[in-house]
Order: sequence, then structure tokens, then C-alpha cells
Amino acid sequence: MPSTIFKKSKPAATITKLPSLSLDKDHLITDFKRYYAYRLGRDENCRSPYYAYEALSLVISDRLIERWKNTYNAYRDADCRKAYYLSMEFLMGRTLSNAMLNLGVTDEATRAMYDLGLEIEELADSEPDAGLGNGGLGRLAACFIDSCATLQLPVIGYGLRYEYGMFSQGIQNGEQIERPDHWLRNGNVWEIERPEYTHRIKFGGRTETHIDENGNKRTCWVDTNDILAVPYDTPIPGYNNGTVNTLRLWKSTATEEFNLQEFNAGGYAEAVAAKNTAENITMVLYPNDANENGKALRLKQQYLLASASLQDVIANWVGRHGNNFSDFAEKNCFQLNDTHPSIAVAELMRLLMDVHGLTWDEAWGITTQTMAYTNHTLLPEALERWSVGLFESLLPRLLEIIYDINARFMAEVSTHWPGDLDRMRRMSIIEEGAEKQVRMAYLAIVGSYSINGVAELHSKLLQEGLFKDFYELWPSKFNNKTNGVTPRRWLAGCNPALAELITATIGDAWITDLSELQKLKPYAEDAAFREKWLAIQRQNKQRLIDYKKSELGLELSADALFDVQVKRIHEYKRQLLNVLHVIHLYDRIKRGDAQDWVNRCVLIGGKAAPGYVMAKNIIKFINNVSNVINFDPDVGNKLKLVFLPNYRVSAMEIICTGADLSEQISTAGKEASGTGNMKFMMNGAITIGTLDGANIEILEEVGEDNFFLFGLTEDQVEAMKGHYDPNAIIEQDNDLKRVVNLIECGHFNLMEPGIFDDLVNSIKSPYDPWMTVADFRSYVDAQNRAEKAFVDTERWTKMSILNCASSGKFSTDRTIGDYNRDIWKLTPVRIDEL
Ligand code: B1N
Repeated sequence: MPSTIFKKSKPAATITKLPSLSLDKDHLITDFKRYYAYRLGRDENCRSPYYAYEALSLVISDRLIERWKNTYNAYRDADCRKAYYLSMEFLMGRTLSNAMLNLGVTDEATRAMYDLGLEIEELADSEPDAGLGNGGLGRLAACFIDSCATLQLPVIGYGLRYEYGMFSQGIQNGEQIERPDHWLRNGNVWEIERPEYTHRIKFGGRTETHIDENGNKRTCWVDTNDILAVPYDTPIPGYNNGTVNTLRLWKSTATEEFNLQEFNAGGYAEAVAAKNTAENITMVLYPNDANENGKALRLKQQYLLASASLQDVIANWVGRHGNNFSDFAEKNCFQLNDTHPSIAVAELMRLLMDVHGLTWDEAWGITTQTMAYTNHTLLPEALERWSVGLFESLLPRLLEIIYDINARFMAEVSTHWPGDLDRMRRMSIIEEGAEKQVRMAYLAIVGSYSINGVAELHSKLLQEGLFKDFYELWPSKFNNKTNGVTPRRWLAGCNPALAELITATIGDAWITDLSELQKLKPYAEDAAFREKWLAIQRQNKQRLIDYKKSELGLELSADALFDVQVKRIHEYKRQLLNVLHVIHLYDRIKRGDAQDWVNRCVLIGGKAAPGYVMAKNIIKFINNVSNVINFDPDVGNKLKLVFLPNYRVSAMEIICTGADLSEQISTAGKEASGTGNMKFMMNGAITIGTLDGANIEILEEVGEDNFFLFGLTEDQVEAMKGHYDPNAIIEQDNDLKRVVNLIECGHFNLMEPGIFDDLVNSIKSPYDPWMTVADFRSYVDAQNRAEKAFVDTERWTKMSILNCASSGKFSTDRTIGDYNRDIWKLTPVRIDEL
């Protein structure tokens, strides 16, 4: 605890206690003007809405800070148990609109800006996305901390403050180009730097053992190259409740020390320049979704996150309890967002033993009662392994501890299964082989008291497959926590018209209790309600068209069926299956089979990892097919294919409200959960999907009549391995044969021969793990059912209402309630509202 600078004669609170700031329009205007003129130095000649955005953000941020302080004090006074969400990614998107919504000041602020001649949407639109994540996993972390604050749970998010977020995607000649996303270029009004809570992080060096004054063996990690981790805090407001929680992101900086040798040799500039390496650690987010690449810099990032966050929590603890850690596990719990921060298991051991003098058994007891691990993928290429050599040179002390953990764990396995060497080999944290590897998932499992997957099927497959041995050893550690999304951002915020209709119909309790949406079900039978629902859907489709019009130079019609697939580009997500269907529709038009046609507009968006060649091919393919179809006069309005560039959180806020059909078509067993599926459902889109991830639970909630189900089940996919024969399937299906022929003939790459060969070969291979061809026929059938339903507007609108009304389960309030009930066991802390 830093001591206060304030004189003892006056209580410190006299200077920090301020009258609470008003949320009414006139006060907002006064404060806005002051910031705009005095802080930002702008006047009416300023053309850019950006500075008005900044001024309004400062006004709103002030109002959060009072509540933030209150929350902090309430947690401190309650001395409550806390949870820490450790995540390499927090995909926050924009902050202003969400902060206003949760503070309940949107209407007043809109009127205030209007009085000043400003359009609040335009201001909000000039905020850059905080794109500090790749996709679902990072956005889940952002939704989680919104729900924690809304449920008034004492949870702190810990992550990294990347200078460059997820790259911005451009399309040139149909190909993805990556542009750096310098989202902090204009500063960030929402964060507060807190250098007083800086921590030192060690790298390299070697270990030494000596005997301390009490005769105990102590290990020291010496001759290290240190860097500093400086925290930046962002307020996370709860909805309408006075709670403001904290997201703490670490930035790496150099220590003050110089390399004296270089300095003395006259290498002053070189010595200073060497500091760059320290600053580099948090420079950029790795743009890999579900795919790891073993780079040393990434391991440094992971260790920085784990070490700084644990030191932070421990410093707080020691400030209150000294070196008495007996209640530490009772009061603290760390949720590991995938294996990315799982080095925390070994780091907590190191801090407790080497720094705070605990014995192995004491430290291990605490570690295994405070760590909890969430797995987000079954894909083998995403399972993190770090070479022992890299660990040795970068984190030698951590490697020693991991070896010790493993030795004790192997003894436990051997007690449980005497003589079962094969099982020991399978379960070892250290994988033997040409190059020894540390299996991070196993480290996380061994060190945690809870291990969960993110949807029912996913959790079941973890127990039966990937982590079977561990499940047999510790069945009670395993559990499921089905994902969700926050209904504040993903319905109340992004779809104000629909939110208003819902509130006018069933009241506003749904905003914090999404199961209330059930009350909409009877209204599916109410023609007047349906009419209003439909009008809003249409308006949202038009908003989506307008949003993209200038960029795409294409006229789309809101009458068409809007068929949308937005997510990372990955073979398992099967954007290719979608395009095969589009080509099939195109082929039908060209061959004159277009009676009773339903106009359709297929939108596909998503980023490819820069090094994932096949994913980049898929983007090129979509764009080439789109160029052929969209400008063919025979096709006209019947069919459009549009690639939406630079898919991101703020784009999804518009896209998910304007979709009719939500494409969730991964190979069964491959998508852990999916969360885009939930956003679409909540906004009334109908899913066409496989029995995969959370789709299964969506289907369960909404019923078969309101979902277009197709495709092999996970069991069938497994059973087909070894005798999958895509060429036979193509041969027997005339439509598919024609589609494949069109591609193979180069119809979509007439001037670029051969560029799609790999792509066609991949789906024709009997080893295609995604079995795209196997699901083609049943996918086309489901698409036909969707069209039939769509032309029956009454039926479609009912389905749409029922989807929204059945989406209650997919609120992160429910998810977080489950985490808290089963894993964290925190007591909500009520905050006195201002
Ligand atoms: O996590 C989401 C799930 O809804 C998705 O199904 C799942 O694919 C996604 C390495 C990942 N799994 N693994 C990652 C991200 C970044 C990285 O460097 C792996 N993302 C998911 C939320 O549970």
C-alpha cells in the first residue's frame, strides 16, 4: 500500500471527496464545452467528429470514476473473496455507447449533443475499436467482465495492453492485405496509467540454491534481464447498479538500469536502444485464432501477463496480511482463459516459495485451490506446447518447477495405475520426443481445481477424448459452462429499435434477466406485433446495406434473403461449403432452373491468420466468385455474394441486426461453442447449422421448427474416417458435380490459372478432415427449406420472434452465474448508488 502524501492533520478524503456529478443534460453540456475548448483546444471550426467524441467520453468517464472509486472501497471494506480473469485477449470494441447505456445516460447525452448541433451516432462512430483479441475467445472475455459488473461480482480482468490490436483487413485484387492497427494513435481517454503499481518481470539468467537463515533450501533466479510491467486500468461499468469493476492491462517497459559496460565503452545510444526489446513485448497481438506458432515473443507475453497479475494480487495480499498466506485460497481465484496464461500455475509456485518462503506443499495446496482452467478448442494445432529448450533459456526457474510438478504428478499416476507406463507417457506434462515439449494444457489441468469446456458437446468431448486420462483420474474437476454474450451490447445497445419494441411489450427486466424474453412467445401469434417486428428487421437490413454501400459500390435490396456468415476464416468453419452452395444457385440461374426463385444476398466476412495460406485462398475464392456472380446480367438481383472486409466488433453490431439467416456450418465436433450464433439468434435471425458447439443448445431452446438443421453428427464424422470417399459423393450428385466442374474449369479464375487447385483438391481428398463434400446435399436441402420459410413472411416472422424469445440461456449473465455458483463462489457486493 503506497503511503498517502496528504498531511495527517487533515483526513485524505477531504481532497478526494467531491460532490457527485450530475447526469442531466445541462451539466453534460457544460462539462462537454469545457473539455472541448480547454482540454482539447477545439472550437466550432473543427470539422472532425473525433474531438467531440473525446470530449463526450471525458464527460462520461468522469461519471464512471466516482463509481469506480466507490466500488474499489466497497470491495476493500468487505474484504471479500475475488476472482481474476486472466486472458491474453479482451476484444472490447468501442466503449462510449456501452458506458452511456450502462450508466443510463444515453437519452440525456443524445439530447445534449443534439442541442449542440451534434449527432451522437457520428461521434460514437469515430471511436476506434479496441481490437485486443482475435475472435470468440477474446470477445467472450469482454462479455464476461460486463456481466460480472452487472451481477456486482468482485472480478478483475487482467490482460495485455497491445499497442497494435488485431490487424485491419483490406482487400486488394480479392486478396487479404493486413494493415497495422495503431488503435492508440490518438491516445485512449478511457484508461488510467498507474505506474505506482508497476512490477518487475524476470527473463533469462540461471538458478542458484542456497540455505537460508532458518536452514531451509531456497532457490534464487539470478543474472536475469528484467523488464517492467506497468498497469493501465479501464473502468467496466455494471448495468444500472453503481458498480464499476476494473480491467487492468499490462504494458512492458524497460527498467531504469543501463547496460553499464556498453555505456562506458561509449555505446550510450546502443544501451538505450537495447531497451526497445523490452518495449516490444506488448507491442502487438498475435493474430492467430486456434493456431499456435511457438514464437519466443509469445511466451514472453504469456509470462508477463501471468507474473505481473500474480505479483499484483500478492502485493495486495501482503499489504493486508503480511506473509501469512493461510487464507489466500479462500479469498482468491484465478480463471485461466485457455492455456495462454497457464504458466501462472508454475509462477504462483515460484512466487510463494522463492519470494515468500512457503514450502512446496503449502504453495501447491494454494495453487491447486486457486487455479481454474477453461478450454476453448479441441483442434490439435491449437494445443500449446513450448519446447523445453526455449523454456530453459527464457524461464529456467519456471522449467525447474514444472519438472518438479511433473515428477510428483507422475508418482500420483503411477499410484493410481501401477505399471501403466503407457499412460504415464501419455499424461506427462513433458512430452518426450526429438524435441522435448511442455504441454501447457496438462500443466493447467494438473494445477487447477476446475476444468471446463464452453458448450455441452465440447465439454463431453474433452472428457471422452482429449482429456480422457485426466477425467478418469479426477472426474469431479471437470464441468461445462456454456458460453453466452452480453445482452447489453448485443441487443439493447446494437438494436435500439427492437429493444424498444421488446420493452414496450414485456417491460425492461430482460436487460438483466434475459429469460424474461420468453414472455415474447405469445406475441408471435399477434399480427400487429409481427408487423412491427418485421418493419424493424427491414429497417435494420437497410441500415446494413447503407453501412456497406459506399465501401462496396453495390446496390443490395432489403427484399432479398440476407444470408450471413461472419467469423474467422478457417477450414473447419467451412466458408467453402457456403460458397459451394452459392455456386450451385448461380449454376441453377445459368441453366434456367430459376422458377419460384427467392432472391438472396450472401454476406461473408472474416479475417484469415496472416500465415494461414488456405484461409487466404478461401478469401480470394469468395471474392473471385463474387465478381463473376455480381456482374452477370443473367443473375441480376436473384443472387449477390458480398465479402465484408475488416469484420470486427463494431461491424457485427450492425451486421447481426440485419441478418435473416445465420450460417453456423462447422464440421460437427470442431467448433467448441461459437458465440456469433448467439448474437444472431438474440436479434431474431434464424440459424442454418450443424449439430456442433452451442448450436445444439440453440436448437434445444428454439425447437426443430425454428432452426434449419443439416449435416453429419459428430459420431458420424468420426465413423466415416477411413472410408470417406468425396469423389464418389461428387460423382453421384449431379448438382455438386456441376459445381466442382465449374471451379475446376477455372470459371472463377479465367485470368489466374491454377490458383484454386489446392482448394479443390482439399475438398476432394479422402483425408479432408472437414468433410465438406459429405454435407453438401443435406446443406442444400436445408437452404431450400429456409427459402420456403422465408417467402412465407408470416411464418418467417414468427420464427424470428421465437428465436429471440428463446435466446435467454445465451446471456453471459447466465454463464457467469454458473461460473460463480460452481467455481468462483463469490458473494455479490452491493454498491451504494450515487
Ligand atoms: O473460443 C470461443 C468459442 O466460441 C469458439 O468456438 C472457439 O473457436 C474460440 C488460440 C484461440 N478457441 N481457441 C481460440 C484463440 C486465440 C489463440 O491464440 C486459440 N479461440 C477459440 C469462445 O469460447
